[in-house]
Amino acid sequence: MSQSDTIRQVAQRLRALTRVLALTGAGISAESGVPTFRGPDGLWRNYRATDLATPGAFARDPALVWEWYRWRRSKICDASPNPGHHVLARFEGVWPAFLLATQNVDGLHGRAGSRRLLELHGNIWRARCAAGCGQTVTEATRASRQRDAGAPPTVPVCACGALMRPDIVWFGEALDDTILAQTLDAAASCEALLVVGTSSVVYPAAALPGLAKRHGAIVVEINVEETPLTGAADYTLRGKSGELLPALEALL
Ligand code: BV8
Ligand code: ZN
Repeated sequence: MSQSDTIRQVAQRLRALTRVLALTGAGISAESGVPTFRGPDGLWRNYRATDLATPGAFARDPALVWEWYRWRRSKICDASPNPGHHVLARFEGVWPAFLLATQNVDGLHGRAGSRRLLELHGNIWRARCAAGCGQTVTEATRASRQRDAGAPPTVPVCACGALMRPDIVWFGEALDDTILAQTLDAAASCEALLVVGTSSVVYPAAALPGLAKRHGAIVVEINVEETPLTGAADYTLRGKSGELLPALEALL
């Protein structure tokens, strides 16, 4: 079957549904110029994300971890949502129970207008007290983001005296209980799961397609390459999400 026939078939099956869940990863932001995690541009000074995005790295060298996050912030502070982000925001008007769960921390789905949105791994523009006093700081405006992205890699300090840390879920850390419960509930009750731009290797997000399938949902993967999910997906659309999501939306 040709890709265009597959897109037509997927659109036909999705059209009649009520509950649709989308799961996105770094690939949906690639066309906005945001480096993916495991792609060729995923390196920083020969460190991998899994070296630095951990509580241990922050405990050992908080300034280095902040320097990495400020480098990433500098890479994305001028990025804009691409057509793929905008289509997913408009999907909230297509299905009464559409929900978007993203692994991304870049905030681009929110900027594209997605409101029914769960940020599974936090948000790079927010910092929180590492001691858990509840203090958070958000770099909300473009100006504050540009200022922060160029700031020296000092470690911000909380009003309570503890260090501030990026409000991000690191490897080895549990996801927020409420967000995880809402996501698992949506995966177990959706009629279709769209998996867009993720290498499907990070858990618990990578377990969502199996959960959805076990509860009878169809799984559609959109990716430029094969992933561990491809064999289990009901439909695979091979290509860029910024092109395939608009093509799918046009047929709904
Ligand atoms: C947890 C925030 C338990 C950081 C992220 C050993 C020790 C400790 C833990 C583990 C372990 N082994 C396994 C684990 C579990 C671990 C895990 O899964 N590790 C993996 C590496 C094996 N998971 C965890 O640690 C999670 N927590 O398990 O807690 C627990 C329970 C109770 C109490 C205590 C603990 C936490 C996981 C969250 C980690 N944080 N991000 C930061 O950003 O700084 S994950 C990180 O990877 C990002 O969020 C990213 O989104 C995510 C997944 O990566 P992808 O989004 O898929 O990006 P990637 O580059 O890999 O792929 C991009 C894809 O897009 C590719 O397929 C590419 O082909 C495609 N693409 C590219 N361009 C396009 C495109 N597709 C379409 N269009 C395009 N244009
Ligand atoms: Zn504090």
